[in-house]
Amino acid sequence: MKNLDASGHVSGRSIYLDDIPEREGTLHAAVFGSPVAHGRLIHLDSSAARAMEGVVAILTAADIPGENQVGGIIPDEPLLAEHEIHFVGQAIAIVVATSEEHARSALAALKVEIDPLPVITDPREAFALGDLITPPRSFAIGDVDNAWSDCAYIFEGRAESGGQEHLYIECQGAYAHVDEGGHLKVYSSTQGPTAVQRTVAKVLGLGMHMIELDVTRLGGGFGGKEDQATPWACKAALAAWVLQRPVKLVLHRLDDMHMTGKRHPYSSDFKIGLDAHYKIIAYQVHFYQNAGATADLSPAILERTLFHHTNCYYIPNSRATAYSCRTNLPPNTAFRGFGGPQGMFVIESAIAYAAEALGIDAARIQEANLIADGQPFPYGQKVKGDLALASWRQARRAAHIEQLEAEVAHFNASQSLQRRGLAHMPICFGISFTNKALNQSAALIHLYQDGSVSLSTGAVEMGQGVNTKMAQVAAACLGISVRRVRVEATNTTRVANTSPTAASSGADLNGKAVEKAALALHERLCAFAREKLGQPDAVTEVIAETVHINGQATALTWVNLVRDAYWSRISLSEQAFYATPGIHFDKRTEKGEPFAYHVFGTAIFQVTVDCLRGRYVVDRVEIAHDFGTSLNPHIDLGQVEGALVQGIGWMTMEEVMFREDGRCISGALSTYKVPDIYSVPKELVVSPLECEGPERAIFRSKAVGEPPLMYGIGVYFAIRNAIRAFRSNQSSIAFEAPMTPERVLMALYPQPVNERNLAGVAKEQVTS
Ligand code: MTE
Ligand code: LUZ
Ligand code: MOS
Repeated sequence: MKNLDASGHVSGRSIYLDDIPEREGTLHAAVFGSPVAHGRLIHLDSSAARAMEGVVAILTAADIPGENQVGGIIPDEPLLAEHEIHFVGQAIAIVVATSEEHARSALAALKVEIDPLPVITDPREAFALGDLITPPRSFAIGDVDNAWSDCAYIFEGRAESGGQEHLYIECQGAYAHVDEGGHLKVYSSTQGPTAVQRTVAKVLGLGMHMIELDVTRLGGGFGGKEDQATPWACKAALAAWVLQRPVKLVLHRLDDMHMTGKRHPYSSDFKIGLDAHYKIIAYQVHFYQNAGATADLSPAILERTLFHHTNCYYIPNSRATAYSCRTNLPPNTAFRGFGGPQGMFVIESAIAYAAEALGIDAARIQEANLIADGQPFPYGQKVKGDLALASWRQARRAAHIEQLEAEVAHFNASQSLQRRGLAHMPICFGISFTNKALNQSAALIHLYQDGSVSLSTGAVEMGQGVNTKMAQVAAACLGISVRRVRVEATNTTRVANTSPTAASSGADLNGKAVEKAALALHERLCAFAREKLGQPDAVTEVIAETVHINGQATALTWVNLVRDAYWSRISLSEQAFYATPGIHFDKRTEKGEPFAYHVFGTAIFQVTVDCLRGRYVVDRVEIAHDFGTSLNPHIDLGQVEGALVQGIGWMTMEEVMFREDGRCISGALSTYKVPDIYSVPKELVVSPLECEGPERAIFRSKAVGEPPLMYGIGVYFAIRNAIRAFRSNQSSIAFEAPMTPERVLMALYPQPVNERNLAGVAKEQVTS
């Protein structure tokens, strides 16, 4: 089945926040952010701005009727700065005007006086000063301190991974208006409608029942709208509430890039020990997470880094310690993978470092340590099945790995200015929110008298196709065509207390609730049909919109069944609640079974590096991915492809940069490069693993949103291998991502690049 949104998207008819028709008298807001990264707020002079054409109001913290607080996990984030400034772009005031242009023009007329304080942008510096968001956390298994003596080889190093701009196509935004009785209706481009509802209520000092959130769809979220849609919606709501007028606030792309948080950069120290057979005996790692100025979701992201610090390997003795370090940058936030990719980059770097030092292929170490059925992760949960090894073997078979290795060796021996590199990237990702309470969901189904269906869930559609999957689940459980099902906008009055659509669990959690509600309706209607047909003990089922009795089609159609049920005063509505069974985690011991299941897979990369220019091309990626029994193979393939390319971007070209004074210097599309069609692997083959899928996945179709992002890590190591094939000097290359063309060039020529080096290369090219 194709994505329900496909034709709307390609024809431009899909409605996003900024397309909602404006109500009469709508005002427009723009946000004034701090020009400095750290300091004491002395004075804001808004007199000139107030006098400007079209300006209706300038709101500050003093205008907030409730709490000036939007922190999600820790209450450490004011909606509008009051006394202190902690990052460039931190919101100080909201300008409300009759048009967007007027609001934006007035920003330039605001004058702010700030007493500057020292700026910290480096997480290790923050750590040295003891400035942590939360106390450090450690996950440990075995006895790492005593295990080093059993190791034949021990290697220590450092790995750095960078930030990543979400670059959702639709920027952050919200639209709010006050209804009858002071009820506020808020449209927001958010992954978490309930989080917005709760926070708007807090900021305005109202009950949550006075706030209605409505979300039709997002033009992408990627985690950037899990928590960080909230402050913008609160600003629009505050302005609408204070002025009693509809207010719209949609960020300009440049403001979005400068003012919102990104993926967390990490700086990490690793120590890895292997025995003579390349079994990893011991692993120790310290993660320094660059959290930015406030907590946001950093503690939860730090936790997932710990969960995934051994990737898909069984390591009997390991200890990982993680520090969430406060810096003067915009608060970093959720981004597809949620700290998992950062943890997995470090173990892969440690393995690559060991392999390079031992003069062997990293794949030998990777393969020797893949986690097997029944083995535990450091947090105690045991693996079910041998999917790590199965995906490893399937990807190698599909890639014809031996032939490929020979071809690459031949290419590298015969070329002067190009080198090819290969790398394997096996992945493992745990499915469930690591915060157990969030693993709950609900669905509401109304059947109308004509047999058509209104379906509401807490899931937010952001391009990942969750609405299509929900419609499929409802239609399958009711035995009817998916064309009868309308998936409603996500609205807090239809489905309340929703978890954000995140952690790749949107389809599982909401799908399970849909399944429960739809099966209850199906059973109720079948009972009515049995009675009506005088077959009280028969097996009854709706198949293809026809009532079947003991497997035989009857003359009773779905449409007639529903109509007759209505006239017999049978309820045609059902609400259902779901909470993932069996999961638990004890934070005191850091042990438990936090995940409903794990997703596995392996990618094999081939890249070609241009050793004169430092440029590279991803020639080919072969992936064996664990979909379970895919509910929608087209959508799921799209998720794998999109996540892979997003992961490649993070590892290669996307470079978030801040000056020492905390100012973002990669805040535009001219200074921040994201993957385009040319960055997509020239050849990309995704083959599904033969695997039924676990019961806790909806229809045994495994969650697919985030796991494949981590395949992208493989490109880093493939490029690295190509560089190493070119260099005569085999001193180690720093483990620093992204591997931009500049970094490639520096690594290709370990001595400073000078004319003589380049002249030598050019001559070699001429003679060959
Ligand atoms: N795909 C698209 N097209 N747009 C998105 O914003 N977000 C990703 C992933 N795939 C995203 C996407 C992230 S971060 C998550 S957590 C999941 O989708 C969320 O949706 P799901 O739980 O329904 O898979
Ligand atoms: N969000 C969250 C997430 O709150 N908890 C999680 O475990 C998680 N995992 C992935 C992405 N978002
Ligand atoms: Mo995704 S990072 O869980 O929104």
